[in-house]
Amino acid sequence: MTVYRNDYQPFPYHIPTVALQFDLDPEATRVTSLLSVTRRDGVAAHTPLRLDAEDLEFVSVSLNGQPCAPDRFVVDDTSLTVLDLPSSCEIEIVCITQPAQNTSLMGLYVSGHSLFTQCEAEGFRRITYFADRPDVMSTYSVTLRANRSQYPVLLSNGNLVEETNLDDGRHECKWHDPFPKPCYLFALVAGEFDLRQQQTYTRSGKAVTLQIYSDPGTFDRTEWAMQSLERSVRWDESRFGLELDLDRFMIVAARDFNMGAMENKGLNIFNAAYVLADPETATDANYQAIEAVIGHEYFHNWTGNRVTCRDWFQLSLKEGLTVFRDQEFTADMLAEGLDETSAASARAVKRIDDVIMLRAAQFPEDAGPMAHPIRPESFEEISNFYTATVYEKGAEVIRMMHTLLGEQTFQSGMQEYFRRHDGQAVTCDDYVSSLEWALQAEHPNRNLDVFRRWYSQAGTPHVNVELSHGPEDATLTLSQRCEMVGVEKSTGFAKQPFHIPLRIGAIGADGSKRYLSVHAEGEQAVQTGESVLLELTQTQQSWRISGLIKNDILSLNRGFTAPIEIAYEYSNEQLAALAQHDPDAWARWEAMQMLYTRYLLAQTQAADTTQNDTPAIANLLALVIDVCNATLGDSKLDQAYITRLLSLPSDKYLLQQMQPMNPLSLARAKHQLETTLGMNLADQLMECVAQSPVTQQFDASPEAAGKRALRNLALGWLNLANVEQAKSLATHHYDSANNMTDRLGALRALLLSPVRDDRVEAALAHFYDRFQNDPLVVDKWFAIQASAPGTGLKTVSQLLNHPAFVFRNPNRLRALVFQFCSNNPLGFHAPDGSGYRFWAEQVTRIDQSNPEVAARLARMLDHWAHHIEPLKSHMQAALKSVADTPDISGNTREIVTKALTL
Ligand code: B3K
Ligand code: ZN
Repeated sequence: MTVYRNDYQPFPYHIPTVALQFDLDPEATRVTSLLSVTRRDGVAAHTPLRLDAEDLEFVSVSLNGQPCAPDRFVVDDTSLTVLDLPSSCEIEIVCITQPAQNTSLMGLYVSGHSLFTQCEAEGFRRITYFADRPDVMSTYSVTLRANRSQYPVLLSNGNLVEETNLDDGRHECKWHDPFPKPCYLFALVAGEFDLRQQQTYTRSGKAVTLQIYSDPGTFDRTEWAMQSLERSVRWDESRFGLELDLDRFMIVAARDFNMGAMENKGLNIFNAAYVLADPETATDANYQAIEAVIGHEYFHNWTGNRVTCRDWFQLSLKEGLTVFRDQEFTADMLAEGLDETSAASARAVKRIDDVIMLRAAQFPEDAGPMAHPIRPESFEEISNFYTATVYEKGAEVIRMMHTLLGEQTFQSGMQEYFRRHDGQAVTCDDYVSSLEWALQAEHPNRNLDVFRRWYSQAGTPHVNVELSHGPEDATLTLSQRCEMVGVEKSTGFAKQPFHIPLRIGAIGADGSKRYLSVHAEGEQAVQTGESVLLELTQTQQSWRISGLIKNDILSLNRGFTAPIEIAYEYSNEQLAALAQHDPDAWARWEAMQMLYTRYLLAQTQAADTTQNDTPAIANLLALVIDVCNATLGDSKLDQAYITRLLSLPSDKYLLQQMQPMNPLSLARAKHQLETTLGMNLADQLMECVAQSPVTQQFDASPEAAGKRALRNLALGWLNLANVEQAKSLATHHYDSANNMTDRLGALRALLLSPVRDDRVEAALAHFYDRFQNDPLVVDKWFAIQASAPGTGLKTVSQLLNHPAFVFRNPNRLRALVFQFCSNNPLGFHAPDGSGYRFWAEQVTRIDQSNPEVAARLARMLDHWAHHIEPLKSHMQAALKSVADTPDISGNTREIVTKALTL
């Protein structure tokens, strides 16, 4: 069933208080819920109260203490409707849910020996009959009862009010959450855990207890998570002026979890992968992700929980904003304590990582069958809309407003937002209006009218840039267009220009700096500086620029001020100059990306049309090698940044620029380029590896992590190129590693080597042997093999039958099945279509137990129609086979039907 944003209606009743009692038992948990219900003003007297349900066993309903007469209620599989209510009453409902049978991991479920809940978006209806929508906010009191030895810890939101031992071996804990909340923020946890806790004080002096609960035996691995939480608390106070409003803030790690983590009020539940870390078992990337996700969920306490969404179409209200906040948090943490130049470079690295992710996940989404604005107009299944668009593009939209307003005005808009809406369920438009208020307090003539279109229009805008030199100054003309995408195509939607903030600068052909003076045509106001911010709000606009001479090179979208594609005719030499001299670290990286892209696309095209290498391609390759060489030798650059400069664009981004898409020839071209770079730069790469030996004491600083990243890239290229000694170096690196980043880097390098000998097998076997009892590391072992270039379906099938493969665990599925389908082009896109048939089998199989995870996997063939034959036909057949499977879930059905029809 399709739900439309425009059909929103408020719920006819208020439910100000909810008292829940749980008799917890994995086989059958009895849930008693007592709701206070009041009819909203203006609602007709006989309006029925319809409550949502899914997979519940109904027991009873009573009204003001009396069992409800059979003709006063209707119950079916998806609802309980109570008729003829007085304007105000109490309703008590009893039902039963079966956590051990719940493989969807939505609602109340078993993971390991513990019980967990996941309610966002619509999981609370799997716990009890309720108005499962974010605009119904209630104060919760929760009583949990369970066997004391099996479930010594019983947690829910808010404050622990009372703990009592019952005389039948059970105990009881009562919790009260003083903050009214929508039911998607409800949580409970029951089990046995290690607890790390610490007291801290908020800025205003209130004492709060921070707690992290994790599986018995993992206490030593929660230190980083605790530090990350403490830093999150401090950062939200210092940068946003937002304090923790609770007496205790809990995080619990679960082994089985559908996504990263969940921001339940005061009781965040996390995928263990985003909590547990020590140098032996977690990579530098894991450390950074843990800090970011802990930050993200913590920041939701204000942006999401204190102010929440009116309806699920407004999801980006909390997600885009909170991603923006966690991105800034990470950037501030990376830059902390550094001098100005290093801080700028550290921030650029974070920005680059975010752009890589946006281009790999969101740009393709915005051009495919699931394209939607950051505030969608319709959906069939809301869980399919926790997308890169809502999250990452949503964050870009917030960032553009931050760029347009500046930090101070943006923060004053944030304050206004909380002043207006604390405790409410609101819309994206309410948020933009608060920022607009702050903007107009300073610039009464400005507004965000055009800007708001980012919320209603999908697609990635393309901006064309033209520069013409006149006798005195130059004219820069920007024009924008954005294709119709997704459902827009069938609705005759009239697309309008976007408000695009574009930071630009320029350098001389010799790399020298330029100072620009720019004004919009027909306007007086002049901007001057090394960088200026242009605002494109119409289809086409021009600016006059002085300070530029004939051969100067434009530097565009510095810092990636807008999530757009730019078209400008650079020569290869101009790109090479930018790639070595652009003072803006982001733009310098971008120039390098463009060079790689040019080369790879030319190379794949030549291969697809069976041309031999042309001189033009050979020249371009020589230029790429030169620039990489210079980059490696640039001692002013830090190593994390060099690693980004040397990394090729993602397949997903490159494929978007290929017509038709040929993932096989692309994979070969990338392989060939990295091999060539490995051969040509072997000496410098060897030096990178030698310069920072692995035997020293482990150092967790970002600087040391940067060194590890570059060293691992070097090891990889050297092994790809099969350079003499490369494999021994990698083997040595593996054996002497004192941390997971080095160990995994070495193992990956070994798997890249064209010759898979005993050393490779020995390292793989050793890795499993050593870490077999640690599920998060076993995931890495599966993932690294699933994505290794030599891995085909045969190996994947063996791995599926490995005793350590656990079908019900989403992390394990992501490690093996998802990795193979998304990160192993040569294996997955086998020309006989076997990879796609495997995909279809897995989607339908997973769908029977966990539709949310299956629907994620189903997205992998979104772009089938743009592929080269015979891949295209094979993909289409695989999609059809999923669509034709009887009883496929609504989640998966939405994805495959849209892929086949849009
Ligand atoms: N809000 C949750 C996501 C829930 C997804 C439900 N399908 C995590 C987050 O964004 O912080
Ligand atoms: Zn979030």
